[in-house]
Amino acid sequence: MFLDEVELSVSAGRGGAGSASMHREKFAPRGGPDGGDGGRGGDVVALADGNLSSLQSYQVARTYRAAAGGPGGASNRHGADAEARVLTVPPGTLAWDVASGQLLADLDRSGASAILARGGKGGRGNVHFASPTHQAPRRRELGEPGVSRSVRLELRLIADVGLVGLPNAGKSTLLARLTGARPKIAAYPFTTLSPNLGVADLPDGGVVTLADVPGLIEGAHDGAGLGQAFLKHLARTRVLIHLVDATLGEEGMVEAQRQVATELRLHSSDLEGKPTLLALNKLDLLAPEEGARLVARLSRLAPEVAALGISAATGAGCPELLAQAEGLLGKRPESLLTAGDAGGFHLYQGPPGLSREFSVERVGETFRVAGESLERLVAVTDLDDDSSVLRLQRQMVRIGVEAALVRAGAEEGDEIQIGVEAFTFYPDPMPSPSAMGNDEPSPS
Ligand SMILES: Nc1nc2c(ncn2[C@@H]2O[C@H](COP(=O)(O)OP(=O)(O)OP(=O)(O)O)[C@@H](O)[C@H]2O)c(=O)[nH]1
Ligand SMILES: [Mg+2]
Repeated sequence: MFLDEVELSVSAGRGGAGSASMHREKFAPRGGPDGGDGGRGGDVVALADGNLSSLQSYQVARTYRAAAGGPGGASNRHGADAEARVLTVPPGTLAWDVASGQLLADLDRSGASAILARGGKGGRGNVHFASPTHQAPRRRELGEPGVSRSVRLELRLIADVGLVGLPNAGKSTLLARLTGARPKIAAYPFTTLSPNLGVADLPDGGVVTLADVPGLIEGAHDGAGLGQAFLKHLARTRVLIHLVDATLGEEGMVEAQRQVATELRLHSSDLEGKPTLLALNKLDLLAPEEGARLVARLSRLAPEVAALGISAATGAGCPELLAQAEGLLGKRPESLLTAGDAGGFHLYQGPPGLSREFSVERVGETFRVAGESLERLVAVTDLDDDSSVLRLQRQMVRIGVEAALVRAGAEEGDEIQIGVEAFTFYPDPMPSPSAMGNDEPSPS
């Protein structure tokens, strides 16, 4: 089975916790804080590898996690940054964020890479929190959680030339003739069940990649046969070679050409407008004059495209066909991303920015506070440390969470849920947010 679409759950590593260590030495029993920062959590990264041609390796395991960052240590020791978890994919793979439907990455050439889920920052150690008035802080941060998301990987093959035609037209035979590929060839329709790629050498030393996709039938654009699933692979080719079987006879040939042209047009406008060559195949089975007559008839059918006669079996006309296809090749196939081409690869949208917004919702006896920035702040706070909790509470007062809770009807003793943590509500006795010191780092 050719796997060209798969949904994975990816979780980047959490950042390592900062350390709350106090410096100790023989003659300096009450040294200052020396707890180092935690290391970065590992990213989950997709990397396009030209040796792969399907998403087969993701058939079984569907969950991928990167390791957590190491904890900070005494003597200002920085925790180890975790390594990225690298998922190799074939070039042409698109990565979509399932929840938002947003395109995250277009890994459109070998070596392209993109972060699918970013690892959490390491927490800061207590060395950062010493101040003239507070020389022995126990305060440290926990590491930030890594991003977790569902990602849909979708392969859309990228090739210079796509071979299209009805089943049995000789597409696989032509691929084998022009390239080193050895696809299955047989005298019945629907021999090819998954796309094949091959690389053809040009006389000038260049190469052209070709994709042989399963035969199209009427209604393919609507899902008939294997149509829909494979038409999309043609979208990212630059030129199409439309193969027609000459042994169908004049009427059969005309009908075949019309059917395939219709399917391409109905599938999408970018296929309809693609530079195309018509190739009448199997001319070795016809008398030369008959072949010439049919080629002339074919070119009258579609005057805007060039028509050639070939025999994929004997190779006659094949180098000329390839040369003409090369002449039509323009630039690279278009990326699905419009912005952010960073040279090596098409860059994706990063994880959505943190927002200071939050919402409060009453769920039974509990008040649920949701907000990405706030949830992160809670996640990095060491809730076992009273002064850290106090700071958290003050920040929540400052950004208005407490006021919003009071407005929503929360009273002392009620349960408050923020992210995965639950708290008991004790409104701060301080009268107004403006009376608070504003020395906190921003929560993002
Ligand atoms: N005589 C002759 N036979 C050919 C030629 N090209 C292909 N054939 C034969 O036609 C049959 C179909 O060829 P394939 O290459 O499998 O056709 P296809 O278009 O890939 O077919 P599907 O994969 O089913 O869509 C095979 O028996 C081939 O040997 C040709 O130029 N001359
Ligand atoms: Mg085939």
